[in-house]
This record gives sequence, C-alpha cells and structure tokens, in this order.
Amino acid sequence: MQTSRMLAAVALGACSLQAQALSSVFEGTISTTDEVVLLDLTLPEATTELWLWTDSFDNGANFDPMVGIWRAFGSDWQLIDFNDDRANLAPPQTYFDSGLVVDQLAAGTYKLSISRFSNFPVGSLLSQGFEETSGVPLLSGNFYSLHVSDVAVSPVPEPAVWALMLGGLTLMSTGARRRRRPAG
Ligand SMILES: [Ca+2]
Ligand SMILES: [Ca+2]
Repeated sequence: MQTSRMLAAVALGACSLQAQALSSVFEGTISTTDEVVLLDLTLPEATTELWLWTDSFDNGANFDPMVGIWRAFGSDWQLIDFNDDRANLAPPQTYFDSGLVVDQLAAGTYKLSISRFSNFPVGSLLSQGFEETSGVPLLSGNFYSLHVSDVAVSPVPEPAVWALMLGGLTLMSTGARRRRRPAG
C-alpha cells in the first residue's frame, strides 16, 4: 500500500518534467454516418512528432472512428495524413481506434477531422468533402475521444522513467533509514 502510494507520487513527479508538452483531449459526438467533425488545432511551436489517437471505440461501445489532419492550403485545407485503424499507440485504445504519428509540423493552425468508418475524404482537399464508401449502418454509440500530444506516449514507462522512479524510491528509502537511525 505504502509502496504503491510512493510509486504514484514519484510517477507524478516524472510526468511533471513534461509540463511544457502540448497535450489535449477533444471529446464529442457524431450522430449521423455522414457527419464530419472538424476541430482547430493550433501549434504554438513547431513539433518534430505529433501523436493523434482515439480511445473511444471501447471494443464496440462506440463507432469505428477515423482521424485526419489537414494544413492550410490557400483558402482550402490539404490532407497531411489520415488513419482508420491503428490501436497500438496508447492505452486504452481498442482494435478499431485510430492513430497517427505526424513528423515535422510548423507552428500554425491545422484542422483535425473525425468521421465514422466508412466516411472517407474524397480527395486531398477538404473542399472535396467526404463520402461513405460502404454504407455501414449506424451501429453502436456516437461518442468520440481524440487525444493530441507532442510527446510520445508509451503503454509502459520508458527505461528512463523507470530509472527516475527507482531513483526517487531509493532516495526516499535512504531518507527513511537515516531518520530511523538513533542519534549519536
Ligand atoms: Ca477506425
Ligand atoms: Ca475500421
């Protein structure tokens, strides 16, 4: 019990090292098969690697989500990347969740699209719209949850984080031993 509390405290400390990171969650609903949700994403600085992933599919409790990211292109928006299913990026994704890892984005405003499978972009420009390719009936829930982060998210802590956590634990137990040692 006490050990797990200490672990949690140290893990929190490790996470706060990433306080500068961009990290957002967009949540909402899509009620019809042909609805496309468009969200503005503003990057205050250039990113070397941006992660986007949904974790709302929930083994079929909600619809099969698809995610796209678009850059300004004159008065239109141009598709940078699009994904239907990539569920191995971060827990608690389940098999039809979507994931994207996008390299080298300049600072600026981007559009994120969320649509239900099988409502795909027709072309590389947003003005061309979306089209259902296989008339999947409206099944399951309508909730989506989309995460955006410029820090790689791992299902298990990286070795460096474990080292930090273990280092913190060692410091704490050393401190405890010192306090227990009789004076003089
Ligand atoms: Ca999907
Ligand atoms: Ca799919």
